[in-house]
Amino acid sequence: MRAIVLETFGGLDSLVYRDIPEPEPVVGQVVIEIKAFGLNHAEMHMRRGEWAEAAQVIGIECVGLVKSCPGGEFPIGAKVAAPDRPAIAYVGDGAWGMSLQETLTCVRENIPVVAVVFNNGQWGAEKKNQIDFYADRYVGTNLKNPSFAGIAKAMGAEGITVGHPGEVGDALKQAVANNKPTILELMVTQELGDPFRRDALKKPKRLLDKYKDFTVA
Ligand SMILES: Cc1ncc(C[n+]2csc(CCOP(=O)(O)OP(=O)(O)O)c2C)c(N)n1
Ligand SMILES: [Mg+2]
Repeated sequence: MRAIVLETFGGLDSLVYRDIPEPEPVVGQVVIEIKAFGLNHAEMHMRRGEWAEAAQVIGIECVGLVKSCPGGEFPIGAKVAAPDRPAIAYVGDGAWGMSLQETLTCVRENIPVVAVVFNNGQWGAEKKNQIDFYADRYVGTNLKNPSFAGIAKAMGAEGITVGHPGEVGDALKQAVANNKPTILELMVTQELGDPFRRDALKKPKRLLDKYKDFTVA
């Protein structure tokens, strides 16, 4: 197949066309048939911590169709592909706020996926950065959530709220047995784990001469 490969670190010149064998994904990988792509200049920390002036092309952002996904990480498609097996998505309340409209697809197309939503009333991963780098000043990371089980019902799905660890097992079994799109809302504590990108807001190392006064060694 034809592929565009990001051959080395750098600008547009580092994108090259190549013929490569069709990728064979293992569990944890996905092959996406690309329908459109753009160049991502935004996620500047992602590659080696350099900034845009040194890292002109950081990555390639794509939209396309899932061609193969042996781990079945896309629960809606996985349920269509294997209707006899449970398909369960695990999401934070922040992530759910960005994606809950997918429930409408599941209801409309009658795809009985379960989504387990961890309701801790915060964008925890972002809040951890505000603790570590902004002296506990919070902007936009404390959420005032509605009942996500209630929203699920308003969308025509089932909604279950669980407030105690001892109820999780039965609730999950019930959610799968419903054979309808079901949101299982777990009310959880606010303790925070480690940030997933420890370097996220550290001072950058800048490479161009004109920035030499702003760089860390
Ligand atoms: C579409 C999108 N927007 C923004 C982000 C950046 N982001 C990473 S984690 C996070 C907060 C997630 O909060 P939540 O889902 O509630 O999980 P928690 O950390 O509280 O367990 C955000 C906004 C992202 N990953 N994807
Ligand atoms: Mg959260």
